[in-house]
Amino acid sequence: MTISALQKARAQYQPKLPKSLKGAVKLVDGAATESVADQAEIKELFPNTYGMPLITLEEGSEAANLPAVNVGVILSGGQAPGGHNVISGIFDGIKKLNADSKLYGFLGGPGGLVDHDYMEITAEYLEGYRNTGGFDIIGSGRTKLEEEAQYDKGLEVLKKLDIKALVIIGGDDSNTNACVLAEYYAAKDAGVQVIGCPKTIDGDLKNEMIETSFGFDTAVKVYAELIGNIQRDANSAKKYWHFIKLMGRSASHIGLEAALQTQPNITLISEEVAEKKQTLGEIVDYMAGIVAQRAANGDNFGVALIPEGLVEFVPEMKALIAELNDLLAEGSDAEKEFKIIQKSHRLEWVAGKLSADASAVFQSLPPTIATQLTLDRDPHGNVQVSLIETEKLLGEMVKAKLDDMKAAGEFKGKFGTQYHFFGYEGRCAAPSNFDADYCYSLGYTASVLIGAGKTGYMSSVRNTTAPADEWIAGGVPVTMMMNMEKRHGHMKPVIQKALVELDGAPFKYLAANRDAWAIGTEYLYPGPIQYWGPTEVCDLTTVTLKLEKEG
Ligand code: FBP
Repeated sequence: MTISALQKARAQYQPKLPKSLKGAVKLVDGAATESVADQAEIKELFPNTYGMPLITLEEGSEAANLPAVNVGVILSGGQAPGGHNVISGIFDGIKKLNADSKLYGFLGGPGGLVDHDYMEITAEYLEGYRNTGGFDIIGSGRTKLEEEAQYDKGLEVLKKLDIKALVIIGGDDSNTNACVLAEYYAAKDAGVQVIGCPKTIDGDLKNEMIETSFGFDTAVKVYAELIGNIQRDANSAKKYWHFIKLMGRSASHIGLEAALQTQPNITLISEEVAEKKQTLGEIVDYMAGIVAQRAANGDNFGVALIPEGLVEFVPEMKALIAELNDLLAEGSDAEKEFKIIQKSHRLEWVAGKLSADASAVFQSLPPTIATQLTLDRDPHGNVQVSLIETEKLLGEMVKAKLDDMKAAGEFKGKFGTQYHFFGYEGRCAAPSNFDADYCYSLGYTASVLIGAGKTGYMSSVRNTTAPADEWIAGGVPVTMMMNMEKRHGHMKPVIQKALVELDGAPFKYLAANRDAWAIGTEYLYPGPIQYWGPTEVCDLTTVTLKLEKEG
């Protein structure tokens, strides 16, 4: 197979591990834990995995001499740079426990476990994937593991392969399901441990113990490079406003971090829109106001960042989406009826089923956007925000507003738009040094937790703004991150999603600087990810983490 020069050189990279994982490792139990909310309900639902202690891994004196262990691994959900290194870390870790240990990968995501579709990941096979982006080593998928029949079917293949532990690499929903599986196998005394690893470019699986989800660092660096390039183009041609939608689902972490790295003219943060209960009209007024002010200075160009989940946070849209989610919940009678109605009549049919307020909002939307809101939910019941062209919706509305302002003599400039959506461009990028090291450490930590017989834990690596040597590895009980939320119309235990905190340092930095960035042209151009060179260019992680650490 031919590989690029960069791939060849990058294959030689040895990811850094925290000092505590380099030799013999000792597990130190911390305090018992409680879930972040709804303690009584979660405790009742997870009698075997609730309340377990936090675990910290420290340098030990005795090398583990454990029997060989067979481990299974699953990649779940959207791709995130570094997944291959998590698998490399697990592989090297379990081989260190005992050279006869084996790693099996379930193919195409959680569905591979249920369908008994798997392969053994050998040293030779793994070699070509170390330090590369993508999830193609075993593939990923969005099948959700949530039925007992699936768990039992999975158990058959785990028993057949003598697999004692399963590592599920996924986001908040997949780790929630991993925890349910851990509880189920523990209750059954099935002899299978389940460990989770925090993955998602969205950055919304984070808390006190999980500083960041892997892939966020690399993905945002890719988007920031592209935004910087577009800013240069905008500032050179001086004739376009670029409306850039950024992935991230509900959370605006990607948009916020990209803004901190590039200093664009406008950055919308969904969480702020929700807090201020801003209507679409108010958002449009804010954007049009900046366009007009820049135009008054002769700058008929600019860059606006729009988080992909924005529409879910605009109160009138949020209420509409909640009604649509209930109406079109998978398997409901209404959903079945909706699917057989002729496409040309669907919008009218939906409008007729909604409350008067929601129906009015629905009917005020351009038909393309209204249709996008009715598309299939993802397997977890969420509206697929990546399919909604919010950037175009806002662009058209800003244009209409500027036309009115022009008629009133309040706008004398020009407004030409270009639209972009960045998401897939960054999800499989070759992991930055940070993600390469972080992911390898997360995988290696998972192997230590497996060796110690733990289940229902998520692999955790903290202190990540310090050099890798000083990172703190350990395990966090997944139940600790849970609360009860409404899904598919029912209350379910789920890992609490971490949205952008408006009293957090990263948002405050944006808020303190955005007026200057709006009118001045103070763009930053981060350039491409560097893998070799000075530490401050190659090894540092996100501005978000830096500001959060500094408080
Ligand atoms: P997860 O990591 O949560 O699975 O999702 C990442 C993500 O890239 C989101 O930012 C985006 O909304 C979604 O996946 C797109 O899904 P798909 O890959 O199915 O198009």
